[in-house]
Amino acid sequence: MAKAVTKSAGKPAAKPAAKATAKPATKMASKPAAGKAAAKAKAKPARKSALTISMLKPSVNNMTVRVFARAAGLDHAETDAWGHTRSPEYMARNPAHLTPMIEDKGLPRGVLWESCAIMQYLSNKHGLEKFYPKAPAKRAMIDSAMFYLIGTLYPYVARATYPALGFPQYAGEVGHSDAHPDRKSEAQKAAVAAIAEPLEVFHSFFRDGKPFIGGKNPSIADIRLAATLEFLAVIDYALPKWAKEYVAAMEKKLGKAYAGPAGDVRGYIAHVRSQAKA
Ligand SMILES: N[C@@H](CCC(=O)N[C@@H](CS)C(=O)NCC(=O)O)C(=O)O
Repeated sequence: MAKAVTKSAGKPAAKPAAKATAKPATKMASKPAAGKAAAKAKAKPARKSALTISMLKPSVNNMTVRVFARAAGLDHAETDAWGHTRSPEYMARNPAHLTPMIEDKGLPRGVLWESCAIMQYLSNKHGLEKFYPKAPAKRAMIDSAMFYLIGTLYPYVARATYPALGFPQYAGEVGHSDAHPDRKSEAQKAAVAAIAEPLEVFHSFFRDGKPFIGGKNPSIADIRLAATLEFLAVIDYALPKWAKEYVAAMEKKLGKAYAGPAGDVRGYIAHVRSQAKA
């Protein structure tokens, strides 16, 4: 949802959802200590996580990296970038003003954006072959699925759902223009209709009878796909049976790592839907 949250002079369109779920920083991979140990742990100054994720809670692009970091057990901290992506400080680090963005020592420019690139980098860095296989042919299929998603499926999903989500669309799109509402509605309907074909490709080609694109276990491409499908709830898109089962299987397999960030997206969708009804 590029340009989504800073519609007008940096004030987010969806503050309530962000607020409802807002907690400044989430530390992962630190188990709660008990008794004396807890008191001791309290006395220590908080250790700074090596990895920081700047993120927006209602976004599925962000949900992708948030689920991944949790599922991979990476020690990380989250910074809510709501309303800050166009600030001079953020733009100086990230001229694309996008989230998710990670800051990690060793990156040539200190930061990295694009959800799939972030998952690829962190998998490479930490040897997470379970999520991103090293064998060239297997890896190529994961890459293909992710590029196909970002280049083909996601633009349809964005055109179909952004109007309902209250996110502006990209410059040059009918939905972004001064066109008559009927034309915008036609464009949205056309995008909704276009989703079925690429969606089926993920099922028949990339999954190919396996539970996940990654095989028995979810890969980074699966995290990207499942998160993307979450947005479709805002338009009551009739997901095929396999897709419903697939998202449920992802949630079952990844547990809280999936449910937590998904809860933020679902909370936002519930909020915009309640606003629309009111
Ligand atoms: N292809 C990118 C899309 C990133 C994106 O569109 N991020 C949006 C949130 S969904 C954003 O940060 N927008 C804030 C802005 O443009 O100021 C990815 O997968 O990470």
